[in-house]
Amino acid sequence: MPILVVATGNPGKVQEMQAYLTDPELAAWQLQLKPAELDIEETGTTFLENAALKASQVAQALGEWAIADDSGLAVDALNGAPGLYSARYASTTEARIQRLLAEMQGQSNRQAHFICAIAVARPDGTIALQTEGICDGEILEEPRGSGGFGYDPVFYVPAHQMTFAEMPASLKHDISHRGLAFQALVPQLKALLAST
Ligand code: ITT
Repeated sequence: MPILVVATGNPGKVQEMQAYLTDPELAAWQLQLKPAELDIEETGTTFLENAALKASQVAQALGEWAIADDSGLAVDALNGAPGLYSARYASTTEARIQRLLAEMQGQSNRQAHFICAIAVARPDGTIALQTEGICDGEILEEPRGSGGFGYDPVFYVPAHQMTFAEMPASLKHDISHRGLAFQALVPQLKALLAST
């Protein structure tokens, strides 16, 4: 049974990624969490590059298959910031949200996009699969809701009239950037399993 290491240290992501990977048709992959001490520097210039870097380095270090997600929030009025730096925009989740709201003060264009790139690496570190998903929304003027993680309380999805943090986890699962990236990935992961 092949082991698939989930190469993230973000507990919110772990929970969401595991939910996609518990599809019964993927049950033959044995999921394992990345050891906390294995930290990969994100030196890429795109979400796809960083996802590949994380998956590849974790796979090589452990000699197992690995899956990584690199994601972030791109805000139009801020020229795409915080973007690749979403996790490093400030030191805590609350501070990151407060910084974003401060930068957006007085802005009438509230359009934003959550982007998620996923990469799966073979035990030798070469990349086997890559997908990307984008979810469009708007930045609210104050946080709403208590679900999800990260920037979820300020990311409003007009089609559902809720922030990611107000949605049931099952709805975020289906429509989010991560959901769209996994919808593209899962059939490919099943095919890969059949061929290993
Ligand atoms: P790993 O690299 O260990 O996976 P990380 O938190 O450093 O964890 P990223 O570099 O991909 O991950 O940064 C993504 C950041 O973007 C994350 O910390 C959140 O602040 C934000 N983010 C990504 N997906 C999100 C989501 O679904 N909801 C809210 N915020 C999200």
